[in-house]
Amino acid sequence: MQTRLLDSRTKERFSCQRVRPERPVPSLAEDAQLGLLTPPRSLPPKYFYDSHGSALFDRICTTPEYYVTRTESALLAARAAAIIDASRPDHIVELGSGASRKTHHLLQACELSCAPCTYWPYDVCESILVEAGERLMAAFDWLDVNALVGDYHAGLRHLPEPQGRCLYAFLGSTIGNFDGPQAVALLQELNLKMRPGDSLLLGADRVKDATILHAAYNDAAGLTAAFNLNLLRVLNRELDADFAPEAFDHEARYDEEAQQVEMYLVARRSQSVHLGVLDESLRLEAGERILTEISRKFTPDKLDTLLHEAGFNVTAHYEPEDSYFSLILASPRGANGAQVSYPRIQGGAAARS
Ligand code: AVJ
Repeated sequence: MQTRLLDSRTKERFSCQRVRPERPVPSLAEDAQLGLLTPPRSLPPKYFYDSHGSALFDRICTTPEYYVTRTESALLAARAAAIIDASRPDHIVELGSGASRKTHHLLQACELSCAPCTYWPYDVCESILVEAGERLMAAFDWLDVNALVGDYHAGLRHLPEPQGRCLYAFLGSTIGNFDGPQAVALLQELNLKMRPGDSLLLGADRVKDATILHAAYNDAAGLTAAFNLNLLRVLNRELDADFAPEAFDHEARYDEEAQQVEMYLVARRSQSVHLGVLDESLRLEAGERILTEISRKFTPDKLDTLLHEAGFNVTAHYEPEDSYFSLILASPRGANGAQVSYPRIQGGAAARS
């Protein structure tokens, strides 16, 4: 049957492997033990993304206030040809690929310049990798997808090293979730994986008017609030805890000094919460806050410095007219700090075999 043939062909083009952790990552229980029991209280933002949280995030991306995703996506669509032309990848490796929606633009550009490549999406969630892989292989009949399941917080050392030029994509301003030293450390680790000729494509949100930032994290439909509060449901389920979500408020504020949005869950009244799995309780006073996310906003200078500290040279910096977002193309500087030179093709297209 036609469908079965298609299925097996699709299967041949898809593989999925686990990436061995280079170091252990703390479990939610350990992160809660460390961050939740005593003030200042905080939890890593990665725990937002259970299936409900991921669905809420998708809906946040369509609110009129949350400009981030649509701005990056439009910028990528406009610049994909230039990015592919400059990086000429045999492989696109994407950290935290999720639904791979934005990657579509890059693959489209590969197709248009007759420069097929292999796609290596890397994400913690296997089911989303399979779904995204199927969708992309249906759209691009030449595409091979090698999905990678793992947590990049566990290190990048054991990422496969495909033969040929790699474009490493780290999009969505996820880099903004990392504080200064963590961001440098992550990009440095990536830098260690890269060879001369490889490129990094980094998406980063920009410093802008506080009113716009405030609105983006306090959308009128209440989706960001629901997204933030959903973390309590994750804790209840995973840690056998008894948080009452209605006893908390969502708070998101832009700290102009620190140039970051900070999201908190604020206790509406004093309360005790039991964490079954830890066999611990915590007492929260009315108004006490749990920091659930930082979302850093960057200036072009800060991005240059960050990339420089991580061992990169910026080779191109794309931004929309309103300067709301940056896409940066960077290359590893090489061991002696000198710029590694590699052939660049100006005209694009058919020059690749
Ligand atoms: C996915 C980390 C880029 O910081 O803007 C959206 C997550 N949090 N609304 C961001 C988020 C609240 C988002 N990142």
